[in-house]
Amino acid sequence: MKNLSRRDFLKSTSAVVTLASINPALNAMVINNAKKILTTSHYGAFYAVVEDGKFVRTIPYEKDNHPSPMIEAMPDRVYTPTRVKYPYVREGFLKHEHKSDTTKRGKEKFVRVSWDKAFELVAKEIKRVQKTTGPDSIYAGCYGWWTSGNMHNVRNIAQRMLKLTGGFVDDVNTYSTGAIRVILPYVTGSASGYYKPSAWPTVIKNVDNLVIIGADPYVTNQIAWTSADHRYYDYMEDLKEESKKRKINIININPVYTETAQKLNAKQVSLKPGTDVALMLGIANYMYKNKLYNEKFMKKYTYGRKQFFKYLIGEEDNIDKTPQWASKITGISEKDIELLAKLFAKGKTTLMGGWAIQRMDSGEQSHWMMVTLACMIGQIGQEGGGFTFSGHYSNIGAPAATGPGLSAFPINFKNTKDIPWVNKKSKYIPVARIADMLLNPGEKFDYNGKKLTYPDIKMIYWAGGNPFHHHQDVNKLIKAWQKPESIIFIEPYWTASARMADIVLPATTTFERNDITFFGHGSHESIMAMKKAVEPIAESKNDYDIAVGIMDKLGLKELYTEGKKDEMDWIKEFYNNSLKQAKDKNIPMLEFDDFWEKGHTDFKISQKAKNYVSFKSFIKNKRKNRLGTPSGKFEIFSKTIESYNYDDCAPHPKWYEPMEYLGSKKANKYPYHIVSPHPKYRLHSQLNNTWLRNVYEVKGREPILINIEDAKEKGIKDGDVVKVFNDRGSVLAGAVVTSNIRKNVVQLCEGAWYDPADLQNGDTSCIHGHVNVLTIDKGTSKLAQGNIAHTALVDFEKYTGELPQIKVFTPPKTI
Ligand SMILES: Nc1nc2c(c(=O)[nH]1)N[C@H]1C(S)=C(S)[C@@H](COP(=O)(O)OP(=O)(O)OC[C@H]3O[C@@H](n4cnc5c(=O)[nH]c(N)nc54)[C@H](O)[C@@H]3O)O[C@H]1N2
Ligand SMILES: Nc1nc2c(c(=O)[nH]1)N[C@H]1C(S)=C(S)[C@@H](COP(=O)(O)OP(=O)(O)OC[C@H]3O[C@@H](n4cnc5c(=O)[nH]c(N)nc54)[C@H](O)[C@@H]3O)O[C@H]1N2
Ligand SMILES: [Mo]
Repeated sequence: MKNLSRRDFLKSTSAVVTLASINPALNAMVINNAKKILTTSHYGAFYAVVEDGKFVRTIPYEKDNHPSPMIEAMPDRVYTPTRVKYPYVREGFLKHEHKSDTTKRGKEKFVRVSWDKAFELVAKEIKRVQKTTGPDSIYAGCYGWWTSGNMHNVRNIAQRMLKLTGGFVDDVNTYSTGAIRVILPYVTGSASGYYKPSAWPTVIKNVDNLVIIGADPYVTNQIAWTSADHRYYDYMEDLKEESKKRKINIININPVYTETAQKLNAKQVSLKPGTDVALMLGIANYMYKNKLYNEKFMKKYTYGRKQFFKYLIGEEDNIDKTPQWASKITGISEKDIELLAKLFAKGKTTLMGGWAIQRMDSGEQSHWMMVTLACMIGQIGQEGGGFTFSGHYSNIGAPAATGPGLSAFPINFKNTKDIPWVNKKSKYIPVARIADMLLNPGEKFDYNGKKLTYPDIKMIYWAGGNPFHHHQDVNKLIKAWQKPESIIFIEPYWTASARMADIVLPATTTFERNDITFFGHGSHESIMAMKKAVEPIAESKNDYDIAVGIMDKLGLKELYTEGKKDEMDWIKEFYNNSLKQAKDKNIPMLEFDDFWEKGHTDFKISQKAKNYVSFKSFIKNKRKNRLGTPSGKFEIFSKTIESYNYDDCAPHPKWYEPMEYLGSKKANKYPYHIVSPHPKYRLHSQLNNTWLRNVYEVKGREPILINIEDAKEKGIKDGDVVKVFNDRGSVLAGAVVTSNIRKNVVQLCEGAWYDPADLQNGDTSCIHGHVNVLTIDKGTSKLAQGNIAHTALVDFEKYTGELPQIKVFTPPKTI
């Protein structure tokens, strides 16, 4: 495998060309009787080229105008040495089962067992826990980004199984939108308010100021939840064309001058991380005092403006939120704040918010404040105005085609007469409270107006996620992880989480099984077949077949499968449900056999969809189309939130000092704010175990962006290895010195595989650069209890010791 240095890579102009030239599969390629199989993935659609039964390379799908370079790593995803090839059980667990020493997780060897033995062990353990401590002691939230495909929806597969055995504890919300999913229903009346923004064609034609607040859509639209069509990039080409005809201001509010900012030649507002609410308050204050805001809009379409204005000008707390006040907090000059206020009030302004800014302490406030500011600007419901909170995600904003829905593998059962317990409602936790739950069984906590109690978890069953990647404060998680009596993971790879389990069952990747999904998460342009390209690696099994194997041991197979033979029976049923919907609405759609042969059935995008403007119907007739809030309007003050009487979430948008930021006392000890956005060449931790990591790693470590001046002060050069640390832990990372990041801010992307220095002897520092060793595990507030991954301070220094060898990409020792 050729090792391309980051510098070589960065010198080149086109990522795709460079990647192609170093992709080992491509270099070796001779197409001899190759089969081309169309499939799709989070990274986009492509043809899998299969030669002699081996997946050798990918060819982009002709309908994707901007294929992601990540698809080139797909063959490596199948053949990586980090695949779990057989079922394994931790040595101590095999001997003592639920009475094993749980502190040995991640330390003891794994023993290979037969599938029969593995199914038996899992079935026995489920039965035991259901019988002794019951469903409220089994955690099966299964949070994660398993592969696309409505059939192998691995969370549903696992949850249907546990439901049938008696029930389980679930999770609610996501790490993605932990805060906005909870706050927005109070403000806009629906959580889907962040999901369906105005269509890009109307925005592009009409917008004068596109204000990107904490988003990097050129990076994040590479992937999509169902499968990526990359239409965002088509629309950005249109935006560039449009801006040749008339002036469009693109403003990037972000401590980093991102790829998006560079591509769109944006003006940079490089604020201190975690201070967006203060910045917006400063802008709002100036607009209010200088009568630059739309009073008519506020009166007609919002509720509670007066209470908010009292706070804004200091009548509530004696602090006038002036640009001068905001300047001190944000590091943005008073003049620039005033300029932004004047600019927003002139022309059509779209506020485009990403999600990192709500993955922060008091993360509920940022998007509430953005809605408030958009209301003050007063252009919601107009072409080119208002706000959009999902234009950076899954290519949402692309106009949607007119087509049917597509069913997914069901958690629920059709006929529940003989199995009434499956109707029992699951207990749940907000997803990011997992470590608190494990550590504090029986403890009461606040969530969204309710008092909940942490259940006492004895068993974790997880398919399709990587908590030792996604959860904050790894050292706290390691302690929490020792609490349950059994931990079962279904995984294709030896991830950090799989290594910390008792039983690991090897799952196939999507290329080793059949499935079905939408091409285009926002556009729903086609329903696409995801045909099996190669045979399963070693003894890996499809997630569905793993569940069926366990259910068989428990005598529940018939009920679980509804008598169906295999995955194709389900896939046909899902497709035929869609076909029926389509026929009822006179939408042309292929019959199943023709669809499966062709690989896709396509739907048309109407002119109406291209003209879609969010909240237009509400603005047209606010009584008929009232919002789902108590007042039917945008709520800038929420009586419901007021009734909760929370000390960390006021009834109107408010600036709260985050527990760590550059203005806090902690900054004297740890003077650098660490942000951990989503990586360009990975999906979280996925693909880190492919050759693609050679493109960006520095001396085998995850790259960390360091400001030029900071690096100079610390005697650090581009390409050095640095140790990054705080009271929670430390990691090694590879320095990339740049002027594209604000001074005193460093960026270490989420998702580098956790490689503890010496777990056996208690050294849990990461030698590879996993950022969550450094982050804080706390809820955003009592309201949403979302994660606060982006609220963290660190220090760093040049690492001068001997470089430890990376171990995590070599499978663990097994017997
Ligand atoms: N510091 C910091 N932390 C963060 C974030 C951040 O911004 N900063 N972002 C957060 C966000 S928004 C998210 S969504 C989470 C993501 O967290 P995760 O979704 O847990 O991260 P992934 O690495 O995508 O893990 C998915 C796992 O599923 C496995 N998998 C894939 N396909 C299949 C399959 O078909 N079957 C089975 N059984 N397994 C499969 C993969 O191998 C992988 O290990 O991370 C969160 N963590
Ligand atoms: N390539 C790729 N694409 C992805 C993913 C992936 O892993 N890889 N993950 C997907 C998932 S699950 C999700 S949830 C979305 C995530 O989408 P987002 O949450 O929007 O993405 P992030 O990368 O976490 O952060 C976006 C930007 O916020 C900036 N930022 C950080 N702190 C601050 C701050 O205090 N103020 C401001 N104004 N900006 C700040 C970061 O510098 C970054 O440029 O992306 C999706 N897309
Ligand atoms: Mo996410």
